[in-house]
Amino acid sequence: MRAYVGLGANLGDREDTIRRAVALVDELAGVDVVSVSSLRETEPWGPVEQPRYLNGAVAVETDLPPRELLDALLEIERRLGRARDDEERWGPRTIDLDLLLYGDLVLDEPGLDVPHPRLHERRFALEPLAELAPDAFVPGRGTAAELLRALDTPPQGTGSRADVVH
Ligand code: PH2
Ligand code: MG
Ligand code: MG
Repeated sequence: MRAYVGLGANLGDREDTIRRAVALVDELAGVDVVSVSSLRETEPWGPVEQPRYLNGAVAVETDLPPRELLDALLEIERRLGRARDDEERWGPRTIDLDLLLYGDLVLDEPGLDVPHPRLHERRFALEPLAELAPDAFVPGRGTAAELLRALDTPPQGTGSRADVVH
C-alpha cells in the first residue's frame, strides 16, 4: 500500500530531527520510504504563537495496516523525545509525524482519521505532498495538486528557494 506521512518540527534542531525520523520510518519492518520531499520553512498555523516550522512529507510503501503504521509513527515520535502529555493542542513540538493518506482508504476511528482531517486546508502539508505526488488522491476532495491550487493562502517555502532545505 502507498501511504504518505507528513513531517513537522519547530523545536530543537528541526532538520536533524526530521532526518532521523525519516531514517527510523525507513527502518520499520514492513515500511519502505520511497521518496522524501524538500523541507520547507513555514509560518506556524493555528492559534498558538510559536516558532516557524520545518515541514515536509515522505511517500512510503507498506504492508502494515493503518493502525499499526500509526502506532509505529507515534513510537518514533516518542523515541525522538516528544512527550505528548506535556503539550498544548496546536502547540510547538520536536517532531510530528502525521498519517496523511493511506491508499484511498477513509477511516474515522479514535486517534486514526485518514485522510488527515485538515490536510486539504493546510498548505504546509499539501505542498510537500503535491511535490511527491501531484496526483495523490485525497478521497472525497480531489488530487493534492488541485487542493493546493484551491488554497487562498500565499505559497510558502517554494516562494523563495532560500526557504527550501534540500
Ligand atoms: N503543526 C501544528 C500546528 N501548526 N504549523 C505549521 N506551519 N506546520 C505544522 O506542522 C504545524 C503548524 C501542530 O500539529
Ligand atoms: Mg500535525
Ligand atoms: Mg500529529
